[in-house]
Amino acid sequence: MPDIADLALNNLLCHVDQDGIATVTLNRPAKRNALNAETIEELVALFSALPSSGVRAVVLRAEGPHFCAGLDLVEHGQSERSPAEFMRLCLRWHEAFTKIEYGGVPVIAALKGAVVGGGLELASSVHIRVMDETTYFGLPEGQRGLFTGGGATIRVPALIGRARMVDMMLTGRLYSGDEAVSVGLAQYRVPDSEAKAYELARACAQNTPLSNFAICSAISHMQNMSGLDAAYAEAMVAGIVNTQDAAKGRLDAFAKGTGVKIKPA
Ligand code: 1HE
Repeated sequence: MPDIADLALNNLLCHVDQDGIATVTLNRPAKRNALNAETIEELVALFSALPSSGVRAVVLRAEGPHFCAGLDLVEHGQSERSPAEFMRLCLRWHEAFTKIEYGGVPVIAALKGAVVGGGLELASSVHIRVMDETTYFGLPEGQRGLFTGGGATIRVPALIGRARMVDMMLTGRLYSGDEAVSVGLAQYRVPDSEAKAYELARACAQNTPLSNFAICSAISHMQNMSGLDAAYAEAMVAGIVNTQDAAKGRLDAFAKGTGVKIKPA
């Protein structure tokens, strides 16, 4: 597994601070961070390397006023891809977004401007979405003569339900503001989505890495299982996580009355 510092990244930036909080930046602002094939390969490489690098949480942010304009429509239009070529490309999108969702490290997206098409597919693969006042969500595939290919048919209905997704794709409906939060596209709406994303990343980083690994992989895996199998898998994961040495100090502190109390601030 290559070191993060050794990765050749043209469209992404990655910086890890002294607390193990990584900042991953979509860095094609002149193209509104549209996802070309190269960016997808960079996401695969980066999110393959991050979980084993000791990183405690990731903030996914973007340069420029828009988070991500989705599939690079110009590259796609000019490449004249065959069905098989585009299918293979979509499988690379899935690889990238699966690495994010199942990687075991909390990923928090700081959203702004357009989060559309493949941009929403990317955003829906992270664990926490934070939007600001400029953020809007759309699936303009229907308007473009396209269809989703980066996992939206699985992840977007899980967030907002099938009917809303179908409406977005058929009619071009955009969601923004409070409505976007209430339907489930974002969990937080704040004036500064980056500041909030870092605050949340630091909160996640206080958890034991093994708890975060389970939260950021097991829950997604369990959604793919039958109820019976998920219950069995949950018991097995809890068997490992809930007996970890790293939790002992926290349990002792609670028993002595010095542990954190779970109350509203
Ligand atoms: C792009 C892309 C792109 C911008 N691919 N180059 N996604 C969409 O349908 C959204 C397409 N983009 C837009 O609707 C608008 O660009 C935005 C609303 C996001 C931003 O508007 P604006 O006025 O700030 O920027 P712009 O002038 O439209 O674009 C600036 C440049 O970015 C321009 O390039 P330039 O070389 O002429 O300066 C644009 O061509 C470029 N650009 N968006 C390529 N998407 C796995 S299947 C997934 C299927 C989908 O994702 S469908 C949804 C596609």
